[in-house]
Amino acid sequence: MKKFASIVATTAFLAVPAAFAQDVFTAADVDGSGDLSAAEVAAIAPDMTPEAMAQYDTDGSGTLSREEFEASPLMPK
Ligand SMILES: [Ca+2]
Repeated sequence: MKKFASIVATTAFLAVPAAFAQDVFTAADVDGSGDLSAAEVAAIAPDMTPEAMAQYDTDGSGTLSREEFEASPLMPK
């Protein structure tokens, strides 16, 4: 039973890099909150200014939702 749990854990770990490659938003959302904080945005876009961040944060929440991220130039085309 212990061995089985170990195999499951290994499989889940191996699946992570593929998910990162497919979904930039999920990869950037380090804490899994469903929104990108200014720090999480800065980690993927070091040149992002607070002014630019505010421009993409269309609802003024201080974070980028998936919709806001996908509408911004940060979203890979
Ligand atoms: Ca927002």
